[in-house]
Amino acid sequence: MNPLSPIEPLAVDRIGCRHRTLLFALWAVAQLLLLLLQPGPALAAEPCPASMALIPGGSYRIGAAAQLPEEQPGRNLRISPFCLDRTEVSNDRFAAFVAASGYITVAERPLSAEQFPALEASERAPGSLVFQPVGGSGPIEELSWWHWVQGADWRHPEGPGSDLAGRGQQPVVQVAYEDAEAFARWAGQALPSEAQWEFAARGGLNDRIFAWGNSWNPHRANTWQGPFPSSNTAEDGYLGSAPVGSFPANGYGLFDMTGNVWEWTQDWYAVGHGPLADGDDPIVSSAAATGDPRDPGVAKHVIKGGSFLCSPNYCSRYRPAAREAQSPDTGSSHIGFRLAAPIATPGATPGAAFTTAPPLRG
Ligand SMILES: [Ca+2]
Repeated sequence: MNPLSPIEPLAVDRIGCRHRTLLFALWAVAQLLLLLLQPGPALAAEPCPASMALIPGGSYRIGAAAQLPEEQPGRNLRISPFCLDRTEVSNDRFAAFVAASGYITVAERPLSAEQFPALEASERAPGSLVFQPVGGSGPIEELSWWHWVQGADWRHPEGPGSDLAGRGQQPVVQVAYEDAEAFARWAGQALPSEAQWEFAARGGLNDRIFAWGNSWNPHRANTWQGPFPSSNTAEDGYLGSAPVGSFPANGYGLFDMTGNVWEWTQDWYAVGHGPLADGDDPIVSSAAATGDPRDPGVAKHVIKGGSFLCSPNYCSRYRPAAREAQSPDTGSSHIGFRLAAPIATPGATPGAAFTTAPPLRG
């Protein structure tokens, strides 16, 4: 063929066809890249609010075989993924709730004459339980360090002489169970179950004594150093509660799951974990057949995590498996809470899957 002659029509078609094939291939590659770069439906929304950590869920054994009787025996169960506050609810956060709702906590209300008919009106003035160290070298009566103090409430954690100045980031205390529940309803979230709480506290280390391993370390959490209840050396830097998040997070990015303040859970308290055995997201939601043998006839909720008052020589209940019982109507200077929420489905607002109730007034 003469190289100067016009290109044959057939050859033009072949070249055009090659161009079209090349363009189609480039278009297909571009589409594929766009598809790969698109987030999948499961990642379309953040699964948890920024203030919460995603707890991945899984199987684990709640409780402990070789610790305190109420933790035994361990039971296998399964937890679905959920969201949990990274920190305990702070005074500032609780103050925002009170300002928005006008809520009055249990400790700010007078005791009812029906419930306490033997008390004079003056003795039924609002108050709550406050820890006070016990000194001296003599024998110390059990629980003698707790005192009913009129005027103690969340704004005055140790009584009328105390306030929240400089304590906005410390965990709110002096909140009864119904106060924590009211806050949760206002926030459209919920208190965690005991099984959720313990799974989260373990931070992925399901067979360890502490949230970080098997060796006690007083610098990993706000607890009590020295012989409780008479001497606290505050080796960890804090005599009382610490601002939330002052100590290292656990494996799930949660702070203060060990020590600082105890935390309310939804479960009613019974010795052992029988009702939870082999369950999926189990919870003891009925007070029937529950109770605290040390205080017969009183249904109580489970609290978890221990507090700044827990010491190796006394309760050591700062382990994930440890638990305690608390009357729903009683706050104290070392009990607070944090909230849980379901993971968000695509398109939903993280942490807002519960129905928000109208603001409550105590
Ligand atoms: Ca401390």
